[in-house]
Amino acid sequence: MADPIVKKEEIKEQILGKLKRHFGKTLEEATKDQIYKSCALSIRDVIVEKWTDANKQVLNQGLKRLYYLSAEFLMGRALVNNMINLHLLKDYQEVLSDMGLSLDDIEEQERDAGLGNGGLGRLAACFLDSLSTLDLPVTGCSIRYEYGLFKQRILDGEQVEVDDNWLEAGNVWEIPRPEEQVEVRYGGEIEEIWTEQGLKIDHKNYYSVLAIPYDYPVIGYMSEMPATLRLWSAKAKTGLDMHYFNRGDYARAMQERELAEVISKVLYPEDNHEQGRQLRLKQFYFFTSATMQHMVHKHKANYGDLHTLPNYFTVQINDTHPTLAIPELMRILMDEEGMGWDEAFDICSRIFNYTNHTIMSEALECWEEEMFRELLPRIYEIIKVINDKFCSKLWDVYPGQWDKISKMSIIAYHEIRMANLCIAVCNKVNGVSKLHGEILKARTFRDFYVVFPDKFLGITNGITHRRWLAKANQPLTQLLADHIGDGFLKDYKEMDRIADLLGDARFLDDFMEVKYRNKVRFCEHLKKKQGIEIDPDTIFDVHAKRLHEYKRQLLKALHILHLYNLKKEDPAVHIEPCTFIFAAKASPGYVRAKNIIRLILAVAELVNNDPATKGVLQVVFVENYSVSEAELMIPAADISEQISTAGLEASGTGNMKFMMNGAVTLGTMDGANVEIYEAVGEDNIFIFGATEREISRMERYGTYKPGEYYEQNTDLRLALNRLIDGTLHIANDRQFSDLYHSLLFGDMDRADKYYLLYDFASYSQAYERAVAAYRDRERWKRMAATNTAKSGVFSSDRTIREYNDKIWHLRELT
Ligand code: GPQ
Repeated sequence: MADPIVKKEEIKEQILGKLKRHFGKTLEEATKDQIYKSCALSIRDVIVEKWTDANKQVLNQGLKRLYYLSAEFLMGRALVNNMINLHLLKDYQEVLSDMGLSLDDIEEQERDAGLGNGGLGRLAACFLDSLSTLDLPVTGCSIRYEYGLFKQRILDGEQVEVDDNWLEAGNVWEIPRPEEQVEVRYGGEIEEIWTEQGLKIDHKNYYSVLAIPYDYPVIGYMSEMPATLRLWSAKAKTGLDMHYFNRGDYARAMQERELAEVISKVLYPEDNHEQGRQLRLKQFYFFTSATMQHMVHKHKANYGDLHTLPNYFTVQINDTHPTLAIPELMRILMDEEGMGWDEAFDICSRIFNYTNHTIMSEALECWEEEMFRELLPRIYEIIKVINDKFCSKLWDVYPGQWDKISKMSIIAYHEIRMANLCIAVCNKVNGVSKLHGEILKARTFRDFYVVFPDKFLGITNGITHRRWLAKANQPLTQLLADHIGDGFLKDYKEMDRIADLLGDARFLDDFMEVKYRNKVRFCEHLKKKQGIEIDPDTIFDVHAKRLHEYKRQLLKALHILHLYNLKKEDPAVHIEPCTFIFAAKASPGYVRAKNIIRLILAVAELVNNDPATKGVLQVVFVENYSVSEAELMIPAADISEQISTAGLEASGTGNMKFMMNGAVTLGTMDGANVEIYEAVGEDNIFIFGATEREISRMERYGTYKPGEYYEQNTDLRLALNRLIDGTLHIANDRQFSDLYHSLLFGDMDRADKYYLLYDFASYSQAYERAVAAYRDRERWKRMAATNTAKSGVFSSDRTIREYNDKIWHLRELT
């Protein structure tokens, strides 16, 4: 260990040196942004040094590398996370404070890397941290979106989207690698030419775009093997089109360039939903083609023989978005490297694996065949051949069963189904929780499972406890370290030792003291950010995730209206003071989701101001939910709302973050909630609602009649009536009648598709149980601490170990 004083001196010198050399400034002259960048650059130096060495070692030791392909990586901020992972946090804090600065202030200069919508993208980010922590070589590959997920403002009672130009002020973490650029081709025609060497594929009249890689090192905890996040940026091959320029048509001269660069312009803000847009398909081909070209090129340069590719690379396809990597690798191996079909196919089937993240039909990616063929003619041909061969194999298993075969087919009814392509080719197909894995086998992909039983498995998601505990909740991390040491940060299994402390009254008090401090911190933050005051002495009941009907923010809002009704009807009734905290972005085109936000805001307006409930119930909507916002909010939660319709949330990862930070789950038996239930035991969680089996039975037989619940349950009826009886003061009286009708009658769709009315009574009872438990302070302490104590298995380190043992078989750097 370096002498701490010397180390601090060095850090200070580093920061001042960066300020001087990069910005020509002294400390006194520098802006906060320049100081942030200087800190970041000094940290980056440490990481890049390890990174360069490690990447050399991976080659020397002949290690296999994982390519984790994902359309999203929701990284959040890097500075403080990197300091923690390098064990430099305290030193930097002290150095900055000696300079009269606070790290919290400096940290705020960094823009969140919001290159993802929600759970799927955040999972990819957690995986990079864990892979690096476990010293396993990985390159994450995606798009360098110029605009990340939109920023959300609340204006006049509704969501307003603002663009997120996150690269505006520069990105100190990334390193451009223009020397590794590749060309990606679209459109044109394919011609087969017979030559002396055999059949050659000639792609004519295509247009192409350059893919420029930007690498971003990601260091795990005390790691010697930083991960690489490689983000591809689109650039036109030519600058201005001088043909048009010389004629004075400047707009036309720039057109091609703009068309090319639009590919990496913006992240699509749809979560759990796919709309089949051509630009989206261009994006997917763009980054998968670039990645496969790069992978093959690297392998050839290092090892020569392409037949050994599967010994050195394994590729994980994160949901179907990167599926085109499969036919693209086939194309490269055959058309460019002269390999035969069978050999190329064998390599692909050993290299690729696919993770499914949803069973919701609107999210299963399908492309219109004609549009696809026009944009990617050669890729289309390859998929067609894969499909022909696949269907003839199925014919052997199911002779004559056309119905079944057409359901399993990759191309059918003028659509190309990406999940079917993945299953047809990939070595392994996994779901993201136990329940989800089982549903894939029993329902969604049942016919495939019968044919390929060994392909399917479930691996429960996880979260990195460095970001979600060490970074988000430093006081709790310190408390745990005081008792069990800080070894758990590297070895998640040591978290199990927290259970030994559950009988220690002092520990439990300290635990609650930390929770209170985090609540106060969040109050201060909310006051500063939105000017809203909330009371840390009330229950913090939090529902934070993307806005989606299946996640049932609407159920929660109805229940608040029910509590409001109780108090209105009988002012003497005791209602435990509670702050209901919502945070959710709605996709800009998802009309009903935006309406649910309007409803939550209207309910807030009502409940917060009506003298009957003012000071007892408070509803707040936290603007612009993001990774950084979550880091402040989650440690402050008492109750974690995980109330999706059973069977529909593939796993959930927010549920794990809350649990790890000592919030108690109020949830359905869905996704990973089931495993949280198993981990903490029935006394430390509040479960309610229909099970997945009950729901699927109702779905199958069409027996669910929401109107009956409305008629029979007065509380529910009165709560629902509030949507249409003029209570909610808003400009448009009919605003919420759509929600009301969707639950009772269904307009375009079935009524109450997500079983809110079915689960209302049961939710209400579970809420009462939770509040009663909260009032019993002795009981609550234990419950909250038990949740943290049992959260070790939800570390993404455990998840990555499972992926590695069952799918990737990577060796760690030694
Ligand atoms: N998930 Cl398909 C997303 O966040 N976006 C998506 O487009 C799809 C899935 C989520 C899923 O809803 C959660 O249940 C999972 O926990 C998460 O992926 C990570 O697996």
